Amino acid sequence: MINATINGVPVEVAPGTTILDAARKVHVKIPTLCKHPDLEATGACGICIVKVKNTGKMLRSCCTPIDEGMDILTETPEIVEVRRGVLELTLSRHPNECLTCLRNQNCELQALAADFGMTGSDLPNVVPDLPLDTSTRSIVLDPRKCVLCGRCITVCQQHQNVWALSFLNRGFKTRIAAAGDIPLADSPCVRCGQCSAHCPTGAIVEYDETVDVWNKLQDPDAYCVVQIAPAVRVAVGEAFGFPIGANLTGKIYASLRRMGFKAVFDTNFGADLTIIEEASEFKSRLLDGTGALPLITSCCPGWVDFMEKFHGDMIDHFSSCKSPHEMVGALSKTYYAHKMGIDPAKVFVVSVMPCTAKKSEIIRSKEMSSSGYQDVDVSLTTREFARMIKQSGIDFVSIPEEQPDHMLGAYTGAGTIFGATGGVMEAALRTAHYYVTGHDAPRVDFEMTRGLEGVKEGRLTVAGKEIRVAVAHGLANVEEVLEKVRAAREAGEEVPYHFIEVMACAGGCVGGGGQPYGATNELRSKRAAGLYQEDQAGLWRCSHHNPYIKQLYADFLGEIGGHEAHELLHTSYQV
Ligand code: HC1
Ligand code: SF4
Repeated sequence: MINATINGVPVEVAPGTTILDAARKVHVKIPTLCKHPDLEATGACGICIVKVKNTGKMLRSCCTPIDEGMDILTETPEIVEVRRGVLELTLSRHPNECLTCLRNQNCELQALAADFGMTGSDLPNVVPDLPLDTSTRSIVLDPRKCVLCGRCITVCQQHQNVWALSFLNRGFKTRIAAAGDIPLADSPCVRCGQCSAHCPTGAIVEYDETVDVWNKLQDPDAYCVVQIAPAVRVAVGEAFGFPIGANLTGKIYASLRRMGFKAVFDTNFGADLTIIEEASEFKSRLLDGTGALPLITSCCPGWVDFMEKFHGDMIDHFSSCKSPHEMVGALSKTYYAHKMGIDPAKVFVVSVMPCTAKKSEIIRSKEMSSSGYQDVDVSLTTREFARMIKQSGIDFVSIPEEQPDHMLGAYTGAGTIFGATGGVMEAALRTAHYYVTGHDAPRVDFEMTRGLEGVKEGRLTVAGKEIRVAVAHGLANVEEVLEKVRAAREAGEEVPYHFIEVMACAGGCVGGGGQPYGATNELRSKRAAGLYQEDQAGLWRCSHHNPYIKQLYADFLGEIGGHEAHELLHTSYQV
């Protein structure tokens, strides 16, 4: 162990611990703009500078390991002056637009400026004149607000293996852009939004569509319906001071009704339906050889985009099931509209999702309009939804809980856990077990798929047959799993897995690119725990137990995996 002193307080840490992390251990918070707990330090900003008393050296604490006997000072007037100097330079090329920025009151640069009392500067405000990139309609890049911390690049390249973003130019002209200086929409970007989730400022934000939704809610000709994703319920509370992971489903339903939505559905219902169709697809591929194994999940649009761009040889392995919110969208404009006697042309479907990629998924016009209309009209992120609650004057803390509209809103615990990595697999195994054996597994908790390990593998025996599964989250982790599949295919060997779940974002949707800021593994675990608690406590824990799904097949869809289900609930991919 290493023994040192920070501001006179002794500290003992493992070798290799940075000064920044060692300081946290003795409750000293060293300010930084470029270091994110998820990401390797780059030392780009220089704000985390500290002084080593023994040598008189000033060092960047985020990327310097603490050494034996170091006597470190973190807050001398000299250090504060250096930090103020760095901030002054940063602010001199940053637009003064806090009041009209989506990160207002939630911006790491703004917070530092406030902490350091940055009331003015002798430096001129020279903001580069650069245009916004709104081309993806999922995320918006404003290079003028970039502080060149490099977090978005690190997460895009190292964690997602997408390599869409990079720094262009050098020196004062350095700026963030899609590599090659092309519109982001023409780059390899898969719209996962992890860049925006890791950006400290308003340089990368969600493509805001709240005004479109407010306008529709005022339109007397529109019949607005809404659905919420599994992961939204355990994250939106963070914007209102609730503990991380607090499940606020009932308050969300109540708020949406107050906003004026005529029906409040739940994407968890769609998740149950996805499982019914996908587990049946899995059973047919496994037992009847009707398609390629492993079956690979397709409910994450970031992953679908990634597969289409980089792993086209996997297309036959993809489940043809649409993602749950697309299923609910298609049913809202067919089944629900018909039952309620509403003109489907008037039904306007809003999804509230933890995801920026869903904004692009809904406009895949060829594949996502099986109802005869665009199945989902607008997809909002959790962050946009939190702003809408605030704008509407709803007291979210005290509003009493309500129920969803059950026809497309009742769900099981299997639907809820979709929002965490491994949840889709666990939900699918519960129902696949039933389909293969005719009875439920004695225990429906398949813990092997849970947790934040980048790749999780497991095996179980169902009706005497071994089923091997893999779960990957964070796109860089997918490669290892796919390589195993390719290697076995080329060697003519038995498949290493029968079923693979992939989610683009670390932690799955709980860590989605549209969720409230501050994503760390601790936070992802707490949000996931909120979902697993609901699953444990629920009346139904397997998708095939959902009585409203049974009714949907009986009244409207007919057979599971049948013609009507295929028309409305399944899709295809393009490479
Ligand atoms: Fe997800 Fe899904 S789990 S993709 O991450 O399959 O966004 O939460 O809604 O559609 O159900 C997201 C979450 C979400 C879909 C479901
Ligand atoms: Fe969106 Fe979830 Fe996929 Fe992330 S993991 S891109 S939040 S669907």
